[in-house]
Amino acid sequence: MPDPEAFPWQPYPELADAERIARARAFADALRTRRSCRAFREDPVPREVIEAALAAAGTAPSGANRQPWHFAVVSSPEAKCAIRIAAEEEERAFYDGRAGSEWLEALWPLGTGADKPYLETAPWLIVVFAQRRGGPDPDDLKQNYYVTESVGLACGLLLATLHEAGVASLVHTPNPMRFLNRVCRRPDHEKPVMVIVAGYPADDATIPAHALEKKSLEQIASWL
Ligand code: IYR
Repeated sequence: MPDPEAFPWQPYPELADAERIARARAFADALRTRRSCRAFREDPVPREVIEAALAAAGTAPSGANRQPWHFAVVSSPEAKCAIRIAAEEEERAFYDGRAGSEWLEALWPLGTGADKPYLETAPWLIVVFAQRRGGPDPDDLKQNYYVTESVGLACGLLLATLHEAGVASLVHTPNPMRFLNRVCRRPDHEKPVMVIVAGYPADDATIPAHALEKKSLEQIASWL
């Protein structure tokens, strides 16, 4: 095979170490203030913010650069209502026993329950689909690689961009969530992964104390 086409590296900015450290810390400090929000106002968030967050997600590294993600962006009251009804049905079964006692115990400090009014009040629901197959061309049904990892990376960048824009978010994972294919009209080979709820926090939004407990650097890292 011939060598693939390649371009010279585009240099990153030359910075003094002190400036690098300051920038890295400032970015980490900004991310540290992100919280999962479970009560939203109805106020609109500009579509351009969502577009920019999706553009950021689209820059994520992915297996063989196959970009195995699709984001179904939901704002219509009808579609939001359909998602809420189906999600709450699954959540009721989940909280009424399907989860099992260990899972419910783990969730207790977050104060979550089967009612999900935010699925209708928040202005945007971004339904994330993982594409086991398929590329940019609709006829491309070739295999994708590291799909879960790639989609997770894209979603992280999306959440960080929403936060940078001052927009609150929640990763919502109804279980099971196959109904999202129907509501969002996505093909069967796409697997719904999560719903990212985006909007402004309600005046009475709260932060569970448990959510503020983050592991220390010593707990999450080892240096070899
Ligand atoms: N999908 C449910 C349950 C839930 C599960 C986990 I793991 C969470 O971190 C939060 C909630 C719900 O949305 O309530």
